[in-house]
Amino acid sequence: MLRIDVLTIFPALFDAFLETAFVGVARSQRAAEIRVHDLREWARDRHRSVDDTPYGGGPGMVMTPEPLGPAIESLAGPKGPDRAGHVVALSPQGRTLTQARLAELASGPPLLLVCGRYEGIDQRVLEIAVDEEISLGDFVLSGGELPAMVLIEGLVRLLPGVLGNPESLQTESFGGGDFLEGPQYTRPPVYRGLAVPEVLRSGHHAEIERWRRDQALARTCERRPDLLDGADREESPGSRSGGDADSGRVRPGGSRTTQDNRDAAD
Ligand code: 9D3
Repeated sequence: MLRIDVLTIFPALFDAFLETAFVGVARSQRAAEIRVHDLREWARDRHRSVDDTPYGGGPGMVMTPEPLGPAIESLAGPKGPDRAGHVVALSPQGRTLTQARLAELASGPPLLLVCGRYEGIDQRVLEIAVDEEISLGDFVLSGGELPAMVLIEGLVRLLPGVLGNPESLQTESFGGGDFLEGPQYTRPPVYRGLAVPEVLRSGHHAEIERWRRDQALARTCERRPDLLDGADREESPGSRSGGDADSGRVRPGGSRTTQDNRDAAD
């Protein structure tokens, strides 16, 4: 069971998300326990403020150490070796989320997700109370709430025992996933004049495998040549992707060996 706490000034944003679809199922099956907390409950002044103007000037506001620090510590304990959970701040300054990091977090300690708003969080809170900052990528949002939901959805679908989630997903090796998936089709066989590729309706399983592999490779060359370069650009130079077996990418040829693929291609 994965326990996730969320700290936010917009708890209502999470209502439908937590009730619906996969996350709702995971919660009702007790694979995940998710609780959302309103940061303003820790605010002590009359206006229940959570932000203040930035030192040094500049636009916007910054989330203040009070009430954020005490809120984090009351939910996760003081930072350090005795802390039972792991505190993640969703922040544009964080390392970019990867499938490999998702897999680690899904099997790790309870999580507290801190959703930043305004221009960001006072640096001293990040140092004193937060364990890790995670970003979704190089684009600008208005806060950490949607990123927190993205993180939760990515985690919950990895939890073993959730309906429709094969146990194998957890035990799969995380070495592969170097290619995008190719195109997929369902009925009807002809839609607005566009036919499903004949090979997919042929029943020739070896040919279908080969076609899918070729499509996956061609699409990867075209759209994500970085995946073929070898180095994973989201990580430090020279480091290899730690895990992507479930990242929506496929190894062309599925689970077969390299030798099988060579045989089939010849
Ligand atoms: C105009 C604001 N900024 C100057 C360029 C800095 C800024 C502050 C706060 C940009 C974004 C935000 C709010 N974003 C998040 O809290 C956030 C986020 C994101 O914006 N992009 C990708 N991942 C994340 S995780 C949290």
